[in-house]
Amino acid sequence: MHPETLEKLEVLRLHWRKLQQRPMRQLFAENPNRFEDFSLNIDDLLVDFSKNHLDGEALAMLLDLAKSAGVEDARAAMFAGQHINTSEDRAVMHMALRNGSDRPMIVDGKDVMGDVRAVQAQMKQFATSVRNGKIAGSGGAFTDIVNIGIGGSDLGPVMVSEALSPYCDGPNLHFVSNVDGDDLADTLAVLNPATTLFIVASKTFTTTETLTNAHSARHWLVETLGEEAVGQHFAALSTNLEATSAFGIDDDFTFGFWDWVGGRYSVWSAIGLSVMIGIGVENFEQFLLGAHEVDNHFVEQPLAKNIPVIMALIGIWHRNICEFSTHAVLPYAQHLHRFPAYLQQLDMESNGKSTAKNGQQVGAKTGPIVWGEPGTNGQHAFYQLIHQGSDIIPVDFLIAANPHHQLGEHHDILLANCFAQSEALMKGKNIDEVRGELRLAGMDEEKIANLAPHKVFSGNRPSSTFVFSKLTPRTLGRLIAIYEHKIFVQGVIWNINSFDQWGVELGKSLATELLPMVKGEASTEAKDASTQGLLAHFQALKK
Ligand code: G6Q
Repeated sequence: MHPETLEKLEVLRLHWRKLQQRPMRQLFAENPNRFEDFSLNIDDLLVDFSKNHLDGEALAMLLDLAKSAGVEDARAAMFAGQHINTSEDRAVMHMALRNGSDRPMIVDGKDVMGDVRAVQAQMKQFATSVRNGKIAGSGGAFTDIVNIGIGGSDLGPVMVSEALSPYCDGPNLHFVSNVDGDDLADTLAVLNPATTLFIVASKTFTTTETLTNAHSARHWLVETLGEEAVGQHFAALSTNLEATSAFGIDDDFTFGFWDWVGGRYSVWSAIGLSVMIGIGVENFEQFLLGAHEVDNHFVEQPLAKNIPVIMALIGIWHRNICEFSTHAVLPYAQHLHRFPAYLQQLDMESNGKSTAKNGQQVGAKTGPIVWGEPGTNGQHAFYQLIHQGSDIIPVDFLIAANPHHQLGEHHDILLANCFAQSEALMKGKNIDEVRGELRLAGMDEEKIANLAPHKVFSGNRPSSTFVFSKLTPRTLGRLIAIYEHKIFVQGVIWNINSFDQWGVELGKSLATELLPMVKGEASTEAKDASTQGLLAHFQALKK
């Protein structure tokens, strides 16, 4: 981290010490405009961050920190196609995939929009033809699409297709990611090979899990339909066109993208093909449009009015000043049930790093542990810890004003619960309030003395709330892009490369080394005692 940023963090820590004497209830009482001052919106999408434990002075200092850390220059460098992914020497240009304007997007001296539009046209043609049955399987129109991919080639399409399920009116979508054979076997068990299309999604087309699943799916298909059916029933999404054709996938059924699209940023690219088939071209275009609107907002708005920047700075405040180590994302929207898992990869793979861009240690805490589940389910499970546990967990709540299914009072109850949680976290309930309530209920003083401490809520627990009109394709695009840019801004402040993922490599290479030992074909002697013991126990159990 830059020494100047570290110094600014020190000053912010001093401010936090003073601020802790002023509970959030007091901050609201002191400033009747706190909601207006601490909320921002893009059209109907509002972000209320007033229930975070900071004041105007803290925010001003954080904005100054963002400026001095070079957030504006870094943003300009990313949009200019500079190789900001330094360890892989690549540009980061997923914004080109949703560029709805005439603005050229330059990578290595070339406007990439021509290539982007060409693949999009190919995708649209293919998706439309699959949907209307002009492109069909050997048994007629495709009824089922199986996306085979993992990590960035899976989480985006799965999450988006679940979130937009009310718009899915094409063939049924299935996703197989785990190399655990149960994943593929369970999926194939209900499918008819003659009407199933497999989409093998792999940027590199070398990923063990994906290729293992793809080969087994191919075998399953060939068993009933013969080798000649492969071309008709397999499509590929990849940057490695040599490998896709070696697999037997026709060029017409292969959709390319580029090395400037990171895996976890690739749902906007050909990797989104299964989603496009499911929701149709127009809805997919709306999804891209939403993200494009946020790109414009991110580029055009001053830092103080910039939603991704403000969300990033609140995250820096929580992580580096208040020293909170996790961050919960709690959508009050059942269709967003995979959104926390998606953000887990986006955030933790991007900012889960300790080495700065210059090769030195960052010298401060970086990305938090991101987790979450939909409310209200979480309320009946882990919210106990969020309200009264010894760790403080900043929360993002997400809620739509209008549901897709208007069932009696359901949505009002859902909304009331969401608003209740953020209020309870912020206000808490002190011992005098608890005692007063118990006295009113007629409890005797001895019982009150025993029970009251357990019913105290410390309050001052931070949350931000996103409220939008409806979970449409456009809104989902906006939400994802807000988080993408938030994560980018934090990476700039921590001076890390948010676009590589070297931390996944060691396990991968050890798995390759261990495979012959698991098969019993190689000695385990060189391994540590635990690994040897585990392998021996496994071999003894193996039937
Ligand atoms: C994402 C990562 C990673 C990647 C998978 C799948 O940013 O790079 O999650 O998406 O490892 O890789 P392939 O698409 O190359 O199979």
